[in-house]
Parts: sequence; structure tokens; C-alpha cells
Amino acid sequence: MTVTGASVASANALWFLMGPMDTKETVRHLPVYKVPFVIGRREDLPLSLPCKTVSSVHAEITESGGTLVLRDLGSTNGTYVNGRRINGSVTLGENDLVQFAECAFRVCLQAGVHNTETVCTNVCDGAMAMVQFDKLMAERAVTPFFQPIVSMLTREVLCYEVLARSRLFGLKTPKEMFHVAEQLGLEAELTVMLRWEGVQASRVLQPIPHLFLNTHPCELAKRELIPSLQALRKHAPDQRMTLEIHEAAITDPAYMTEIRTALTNLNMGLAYDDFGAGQSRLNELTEYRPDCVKFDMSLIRGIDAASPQRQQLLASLVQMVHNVGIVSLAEGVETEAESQTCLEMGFELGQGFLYGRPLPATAPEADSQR
Ligand code: G
Ligand code: MN
Repeated sequence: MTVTGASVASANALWFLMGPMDTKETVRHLPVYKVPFVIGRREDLPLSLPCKTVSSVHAEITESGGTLVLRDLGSTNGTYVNGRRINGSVTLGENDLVQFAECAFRVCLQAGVHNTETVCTNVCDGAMAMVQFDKLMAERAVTPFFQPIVSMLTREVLCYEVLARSRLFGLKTPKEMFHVAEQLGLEAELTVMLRWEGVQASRVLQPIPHLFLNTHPCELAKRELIPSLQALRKHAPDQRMTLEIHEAAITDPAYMTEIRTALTNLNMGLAYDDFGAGQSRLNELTEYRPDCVKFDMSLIRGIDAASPQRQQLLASLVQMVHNVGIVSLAEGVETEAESQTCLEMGFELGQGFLYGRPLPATAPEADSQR
């Protein structure tokens, strides 16, 4: 992707306008990804503000010696910095409050935006990914994919895991989306949005399916998870939902106890994701009892041809989970032989390309007129 004009991203930082500051709209993070960065009502501008009080070409930001310089372009209702109408050019600093007529933004400098090895070549792509990320969040431009979770024995589809995808350049996969989200500290916001849109998109399926929904470790670290689940339950009172938590995310026992209680009260299940990939924290299995343990695909792939010791170890873990009344799920099953071995070991549920790839939800023909 090419960006015309000079980039104002320095080696490891990028300027942003954060806003709007005074409405209930989603807060946006708009990278000043090129200079001149022209602001106005016109749609083809780097920052287009569809607001009647903003002039069609209202103001511009340029760069001088690494700092941003703001200039009003003869707008009708004026450009303000920290409440003062500006004449001529004004240098902008971090945390300045900038207003284009009635649209207010905070100026911020985001450090650590680019890795040192990607400095020159990818700086524009990085900035463009930021522009796209703003669009992703503001327009909720995600396409949730659904991967079936089946009964190992009957192959009947019992639930679906929601997986994040989008059609935006540089943000197609969860890895790409979360890479940008982490730079902006918006991992929790992105995850909350993905769960919500997953629930929303699943409504075309009949009957409305039981969903497995992912969490991000920072939601637990920042103790932000529970309110978003309460909102989701309110939005979908009757939908069956199971929350996936990565065992490595469990760092605060007190908060995990709160989450377990909240999930029970909200009639949501709990699954441990990627079990066996990291620490395999066995204590937690009884402490905050999950309803389901998802065994990581690294334990499953090639299990049919693995050594008897490895097979025995996995079979014992499945048995142990079963003995405490928890359902076991094999992730990443790709072949019939893996599936057969997992079934013999006592796995109750399976997920993987053998049973179904992640796909967007489409309404069945017969239900499409609903
Ligand atoms: O960490 P978590 O279990 O939430 O991630 C599931 C990921 O695994 C998804 O990105 C999904 O596309 C991928 N996946 C699902 N089934 C298979 C499979 O059978 N094989 C492989 N290699 N990947 C899979
Ligand atoms: Mn998962």
C-alpha cells in the first residue's frame, strides 16, 4: 500500500487524533498517517467529518521537525486549540484539545507502534493498518466465522466456536487485528465487539446455536470482563453461551472466582482453551470448575501415530477430566485416524478441519424469508 506525501510516523511512534470527545459515539483513534493531513467535510480528505458546522476544507496538519503544525484554512466556524481560536499556524503537543468547529479531538502520541526492524519499509503499511483498524472498530466491520464443535461419537454439530475475521486490508485474521489492537491498547474493546458481533451474526442460523466465545487475557488482567458479559446476556437472553478462557490468563484467583460466579449467574458455561499448550494448570480444574476443557491441537495432531507413552498420557488426562465431571474436547482434529483415537480415549467433543472449517453464518434456504 502506498501513501502519498511524507509520513509523520517516526521510528517507533505515531501521532493520533482521539475523539470524538463530546458525544456518545465510539471513541476513534485516527492516525495522522500522512502530511498534509487535511480535515474537512469533503469525503475524499484524510479526515472527513460529516458535520454541518465543519467547512468542506477546514484545516490542515503538517509537520515540522518531528512535531505537528495545525493551520486553519479559512473555515467559517474556526479551529481551536485548548479552547482558543487559532489564527495562522500553531504547534500541537501531546494532550492538546483540538476542535474543528464543534468536533473535538485529543492529540496523542502512540509509542511502540512499529518494531525497530520494520521501521522504514513498513511504516506506511503500519499506519494504513491503523486507519483500517479505526474503520474496523467504528463500523464494526468484522465477519464472524463459525467452526462446528461436534459429538465425537455421532458427529452431530452441537455448538460453534466464534472466530474473528474481516475483509479489511491488513486486518483479515485475528493475528493481524490483535497486533494493531495491542499497539493501541484496545484488545479488550476488540474482543468485546467480536463476541457481540458473533452473537449477532449467529441469529441467521436456526435454531440459534450454542456459541463458544473467546476472551483476551487482558480482559482478565484489567478486570473488565464481567460487565461485557452482563450486557451480552441482556442482548441475547436465551442463547446458550460458553466462554473460553486461556489457562495462562488466570493470574488473579480472586477475579477468577468472581468470573466463575458471574458465569453461573448469567447461565453461561466456562471452557479452558488450548489446555496442555502451556502450563496445564491442574489445580484450576477443581478451583474454578470449567464445564469443558479444550485440549490443545498440539496434543491432538498425529496422536494416532504417537508413541504409546504419549497416547497413554493424553488418555489419562482425558480420564481425569472426565472423572471430575468435565467434558473433554479435542481441538484441531484433521484426520479420521486422529478422530478414531480421540474417541477411543474418551473425548466427548471434537473440533477441527475434519468436521468443519470456520465459515461465515448463512441462513438456510428455507429460513431465508424470516
Ligand atoms: O486458540 P483457539 O483454539 O481459540 O484457536 C482456534 C484456531 O485454530 C482458529 O484460528 C482455527 O482456524 C484453527 N483451527 C481450527 N481447526 C483446526 C484444525 O483442524 N487444524 C488446524 N491446523 N487449525 C485449526
Ligand atoms: Mn478458542
